[in-house]
Amino acid sequence: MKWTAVVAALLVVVATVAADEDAHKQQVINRLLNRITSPIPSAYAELKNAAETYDPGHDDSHYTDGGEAARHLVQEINDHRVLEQHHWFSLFNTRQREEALMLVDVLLHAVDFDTFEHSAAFFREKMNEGEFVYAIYVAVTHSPLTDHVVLPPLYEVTPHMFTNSEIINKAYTAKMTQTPGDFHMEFTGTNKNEEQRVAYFGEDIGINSHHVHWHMDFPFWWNGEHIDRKGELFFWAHHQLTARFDAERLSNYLSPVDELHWDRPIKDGFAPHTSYKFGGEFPTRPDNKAFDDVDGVARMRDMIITESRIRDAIAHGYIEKEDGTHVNIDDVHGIDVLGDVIESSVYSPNAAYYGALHNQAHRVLGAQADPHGKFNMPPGVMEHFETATRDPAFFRLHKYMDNIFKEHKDKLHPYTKEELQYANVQITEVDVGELSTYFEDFSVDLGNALDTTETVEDVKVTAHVSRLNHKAFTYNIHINANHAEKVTVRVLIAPKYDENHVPLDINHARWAGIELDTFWVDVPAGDSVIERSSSDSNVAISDRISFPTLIHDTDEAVASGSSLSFATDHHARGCGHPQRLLLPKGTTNGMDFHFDVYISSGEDSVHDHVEDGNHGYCGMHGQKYPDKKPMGFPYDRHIPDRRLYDGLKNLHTQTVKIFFREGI
Ligand SMILES: [Cu+2]
Repeated sequence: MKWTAVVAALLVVVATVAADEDAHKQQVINRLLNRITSPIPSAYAELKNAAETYDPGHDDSHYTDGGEAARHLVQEINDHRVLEQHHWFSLFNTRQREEALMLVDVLLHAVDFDTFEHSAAFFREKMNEGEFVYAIYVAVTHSPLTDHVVLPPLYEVTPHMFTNSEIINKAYTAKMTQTPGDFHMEFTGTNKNEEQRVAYFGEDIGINSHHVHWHMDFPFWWNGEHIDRKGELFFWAHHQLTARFDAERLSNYLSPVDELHWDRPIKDGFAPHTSYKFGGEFPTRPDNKAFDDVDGVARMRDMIITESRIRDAIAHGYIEKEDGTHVNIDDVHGIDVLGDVIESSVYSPNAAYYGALHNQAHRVLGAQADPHGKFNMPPGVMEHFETATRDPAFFRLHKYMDNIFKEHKDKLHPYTKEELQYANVQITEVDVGELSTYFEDFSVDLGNALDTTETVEDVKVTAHVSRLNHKAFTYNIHINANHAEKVTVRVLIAPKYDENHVPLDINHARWAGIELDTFWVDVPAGDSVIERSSSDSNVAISDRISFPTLIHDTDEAVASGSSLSFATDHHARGCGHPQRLLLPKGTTNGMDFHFDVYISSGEDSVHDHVEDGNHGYCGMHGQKYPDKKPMGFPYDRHIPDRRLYDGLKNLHTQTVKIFFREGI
């Protein structure tokens, strides 16, 4: 055998082992998360065995911390200090979060996947299910041991959090009567409520999934390896959600969402029609509810004081640290610091003084139905990242915080012509294909909503729900370059008119801008065309693989020793705007949007090569954010005179129409 053949054969062996290993890991994670409220079934022999016999503290060499985290958690459990099973879990509850993070700590210290697996199986049977699921999602997201594992869609792991109670009840009936069922899920509320017109956006399970995964990728409690531009990403991901929500509102003849005011009633109520698996119904809030102080969380006075301290910092141009020294924020990095401060995250330079405006606001809003705990109500939808966007108050809250961020951005000096122009490239034309949207049905598996025993057969139970999608589209950017070079291309849209059909001035339009894509490409000298498709977008991800498919394909791969068929897709991360919602709905007659393409030097790129993916709103895991410029560039700062932008050869702006097609 020639040496090349030997090497080739070895490579095949290595690849197969890697493939087998990935399939095995995937199978373990699937099984850990499947039927989370039932005990591990005997069919999952290795997990069941580990749950019964593994001793997490027995061997110091299994954990990089010598088993300290594992022993600590075991001690907490033996002391009966941890939250019981069959109880709701909220990340905003301090003690419950601490417990979930104890498990995260154990898993992130595992030296190998066997330890990860056995520890997880052991604690699954002893900890609260909500804490367990959260810990597994976060650990899989951040552990190098589970790099290629695809997390199942959370809406199929804990369907109660995403599905109306009516549907869950029907699912139980289906199982009781052993009759398979597929039920239509309506959006919450009725047409008497004008907010109903945009419920398809706030209640979209893809949006909920993106939002909850964003907060798992960038947890506010994160104290591990430094995450690049985490505070700025907090601003940008939520700013984009806000801008997109407003574009959906305009598509439905509603005015942009108004911000929340602590001293005025919360205009829109919300009836979630959703129940916890354990813990009763999510509380309902009527319209025009005045804010109440929430016992044990915050007084409204505290919220107003926190806000004014942050606004003072913006006006002063610096944050005061705990030791009295100053952190300047009147520069490009200011937004990153402010994001940490407003959320607040562990990165906040002075949480004791600037508080945690965002986190506290979520809790305060979630508890308005029972602010003094008189009725023992469980947390509201605002107290979970996976349910928060359903409540119209979520967008009011984020508009409020977005306006605080804007106050800071508006203080920075406007970009100069020198900063904006890029002499090498002239954009001559951009032709954009048809932009159209439509509603389609989407099916969600409800198997995990139901209890299982080894004696009652499972039946197939699904819900189908209407969701917005768009026709795939492409656009061609015609350019002329003086010399060959790598360039940065930024593509965005913004509504052209307000709800009264008055044209938005450039400063309103720029803040309402929606990032469709940012990418890097090598261009030759002379004339050329950059072709780009909606599916290439670096802000969006395709649909999650459904949990039953994930289980089926993984089990097949494990049984046959083959690699996972979905491993090459971009599915490993759950963070990313749903590709389906890349475009706002638009209107039947076509809604006008600015469609802007801005090209600058490739030197804006941090990395030599960036794979297409979801970095726009979610960064690159474990790496630096790929774009050196501020998020939102070149429209993130005040524009004193629009002629500055009109004269740029490297910026092309035109009007396009987005059509909503009914009945496709
Ligand atoms: Cu959020």
